[in-house]
Amino acid sequence: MIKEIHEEPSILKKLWENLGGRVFQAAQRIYSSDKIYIVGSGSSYNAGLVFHYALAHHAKRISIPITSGEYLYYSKTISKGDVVIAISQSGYTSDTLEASRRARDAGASIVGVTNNPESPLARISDYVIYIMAGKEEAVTATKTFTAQIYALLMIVSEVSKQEGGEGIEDLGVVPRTLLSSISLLEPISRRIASDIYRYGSAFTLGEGVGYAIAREAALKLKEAAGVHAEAIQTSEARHGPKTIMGKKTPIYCNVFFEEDLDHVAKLQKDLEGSGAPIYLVTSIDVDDNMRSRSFDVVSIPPLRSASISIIAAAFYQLLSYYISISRLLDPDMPRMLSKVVT
Ligand code: F1P
Repeated sequence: MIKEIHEEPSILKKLWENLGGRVFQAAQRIYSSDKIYIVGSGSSYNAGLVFHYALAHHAKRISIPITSGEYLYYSKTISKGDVVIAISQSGYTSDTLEASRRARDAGASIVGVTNNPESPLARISDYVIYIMAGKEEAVTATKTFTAQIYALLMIVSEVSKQEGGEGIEDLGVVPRTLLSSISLLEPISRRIASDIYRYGSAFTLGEGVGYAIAREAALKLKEAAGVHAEAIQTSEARHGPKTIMGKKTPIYCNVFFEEDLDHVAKLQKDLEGSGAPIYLVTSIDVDDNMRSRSFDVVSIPPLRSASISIIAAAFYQLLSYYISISRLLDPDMPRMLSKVVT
């Protein structure tokens, strides 16, 4: 897992240099589609959720994210003229294949985002976006997750330009920023892990792409570190979940944009006196009040677009890895989990 996390910057650089043509074609198809659906399972669904929020924010297009297993609940709404972005690193996840086959039979076009260009998903797809991450040995997805997001953000950027927007301007600097961030964040995550590895449960919070990354963080904490973690939108945490937040439940709260500040401030105020250790994972300069109400502030580079999701994802991968090591677990081989779910 740790080796594969360190491979991420060079994979993204390769995608930036090689994926342009494929991305352009897929983006054209998405641009001209009636409805846009996204299907995937596990980490691949979470990457799809980043795509969903980024598409709304950067390209002003609405999409419908569906976990592959729930496809049947939506199948009657999908028809010719629609496009389905099917995401699966292995290209073998049976629910994702089933959803893609049914969507294709209904006349939709399939954009398959996969790490295996020979896989059944690639064969079903009209457009294949190959994420070039190399074989992922650890069961816990890391490098394929960030590669999926990066490829998907390249598509969003292109759709945005076709819609007359500016695209995602900082995408080109992400590989370099990720490289420096990993060296910065690795000792920080090791330190935090040594403080909190005994706690068996955690909350991960965020909104928009911050929520998508909170979901992935919760999944990594479960898979690699055996921690029961629940992802919640920051604002929703105030509508019930806060009642069980306390001393033994670390809260990781993503704060990537100015728009996030209000809900975070309100939640921190609600939680005053609860003893809940709040870790702000933030790319903005939060004020002293917010700092003083946090147990710790993890600063990540100030990217101002959905690209920030990649840097934050790497932080949670490192954190889950080091918690796993502190708990004497094997992060590469989560209990009862295999690389492909059929
Ligand atoms: C989906 C997935 C992974 C998870 C585990 C089981 O795989 O849920 O995200 O970490 O490996 O499968 P895929 O469809 O992306 O291959």
